[in-house]
Amino acid sequence: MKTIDKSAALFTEAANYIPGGVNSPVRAFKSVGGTPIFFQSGKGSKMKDVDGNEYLDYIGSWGPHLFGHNPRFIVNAITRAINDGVSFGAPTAHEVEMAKLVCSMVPSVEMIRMVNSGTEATMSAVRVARGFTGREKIIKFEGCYHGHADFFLIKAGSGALTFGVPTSPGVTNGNAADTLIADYNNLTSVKKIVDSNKAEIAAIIIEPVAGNMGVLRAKDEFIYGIRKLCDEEGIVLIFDEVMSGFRVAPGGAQEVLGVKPDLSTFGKIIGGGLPVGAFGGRKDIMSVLAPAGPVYQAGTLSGNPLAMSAGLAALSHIKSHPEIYSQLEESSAYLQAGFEDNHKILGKNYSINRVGSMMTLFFTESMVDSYQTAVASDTKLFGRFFHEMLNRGIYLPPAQFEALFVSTAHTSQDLDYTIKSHYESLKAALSAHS
Ligand code: KE4
Repeated sequence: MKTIDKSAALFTEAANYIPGGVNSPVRAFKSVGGTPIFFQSGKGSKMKDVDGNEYLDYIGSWGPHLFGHNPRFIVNAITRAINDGVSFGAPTAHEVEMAKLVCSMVPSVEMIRMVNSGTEATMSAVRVARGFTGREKIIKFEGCYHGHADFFLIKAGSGALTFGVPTSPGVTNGNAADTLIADYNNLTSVKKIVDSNKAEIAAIIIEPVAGNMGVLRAKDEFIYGIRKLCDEEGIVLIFDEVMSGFRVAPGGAQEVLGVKPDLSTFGKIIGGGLPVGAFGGRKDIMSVLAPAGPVYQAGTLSGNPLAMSAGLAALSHIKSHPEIYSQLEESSAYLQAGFEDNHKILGKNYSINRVGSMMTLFFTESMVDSYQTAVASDTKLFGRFFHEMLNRGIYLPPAQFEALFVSTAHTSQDLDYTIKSHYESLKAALSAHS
C-alpha cells in the first residue's frame, strides 16, 4: 500500500482555499472515492507524487501529452521562448506559423483563431455559427462534453456526467432553451429536432470521436447523415476535436471518419501541454469574426509566444513524424488485447472502446455505442478497479466516463506491467465486489 500522507495533507489544506480542493472537479476522485494524488513531476510515461511514489500515467494531463511528459523538443522550444518574452499582447510571427501549420494539417480549416482553452474554442465556434447564420438554437448530444460554457452544460459528459449533474445549476432557462439535445449515434433523433425547428438551428456540435461518456466512435451512417442534413438545412457542423484532434490521426477524427465539418475546435495537444485552444474552419464563416467582421471574441493571452512555441513544437513533430500514429496504434492495440485476454481468463466480457490511442474500459458486458449503453456501466466496480490499479502504480482517469491515453513514451515494459496489473486489479476488484 502506497503512503500518500503528503497528498492527504495538501488536499485537506487545499479544501480551505479552493472549492473541493481542486481546480477542476474531475481531479477530486469524487466518483472513485479516496484522496486525490498530488503530483510533483513527470517524465516520459511516468509521474512522481509528493510522497515519492511513481506511477505509469495514462491520463497525460487529460490528453495533451501525446509524447509523454516533458519531451526534450517541447522543453527546448519553451526555454527558447521564455528568454525572448512570454507574452506581448501584440501579434507575433509564431501565431502566423501556428495558423499556417494547423491549416496545412487539417484540410477543413482555412482560417483559425487561437484561444486559451477548449471551452473558449467551443463557445466561440458556436457564437460564430450563430453570427454567420443569424439563427439561435444549437443541437448537442447527451453525454458529449464541450467545456463549461453555460449553453453546453445541459446533459453534458465528463465531470458533469461523473458527478450526476449533467445539467448544471446556474445555467439559465433562457440559455438552456436554445440548446436542443439529441442522442449520439441516433440520426432519427437529430432529424426530429431539425424538422421541428426549421430554419432555427445555427449549429450542430459533436465530438466525432466522443471521449466524455467514455470513448465512443460516431457510426458512419450517423455522421454522414448529419453532414448531409447540415448541407440541406444550412446548419453549421462543428466537430469538437479538443480531445480527438491530432490524437487519433494527424488530421483528427475528421480524417478517420472522412467527413469535413464547417468548423472544428481544438485544445490539449495543440498547446503541447500549455493552455491553448483554437477554433477554425471555412473562410466564409470565420470571416464574420472581429475585427474582420462583427462577431466579437477576444483574449489577453490568446496566441501568446510561450504557448505558441510549445504548440508549434508539438504539431511540427507530428507533421515530421507521421509514423508515430502507427506506433501509437500498435501500443494501444497491444494494451487492448492484453486487457481482453485478462477478461477471458476471468470469465468476463467487459466492453473496451478504442480509437487510436484513446480508450475506455467499460464495466458493462453490452456493446457501448450510445450514451444509454455507456451509463449502464458498473461505476462502483470501476472505482474498486481504479484503486487497485493505483496501488500498483497505474494512474488511470479517476472516472468511468473518461478516456485513457497511450503516449509515444509508453514502453513495451510499461504496457506489459499495465496488463499484468490489470489482471490482478480486476481479479481483486471482482472478489471484493461479489
Ligand atoms: P477545456 O476548457 O477543459 O480546455 O476543454 C473543454 C473540452 C472541450 N471539448 C472536449 C471534447 C473536451 O474533452 C474538453 C475537456 N476534456 C476534459 C476531460 N474529459 C478536461 C478535463 C477536466 O475537465 O479537468
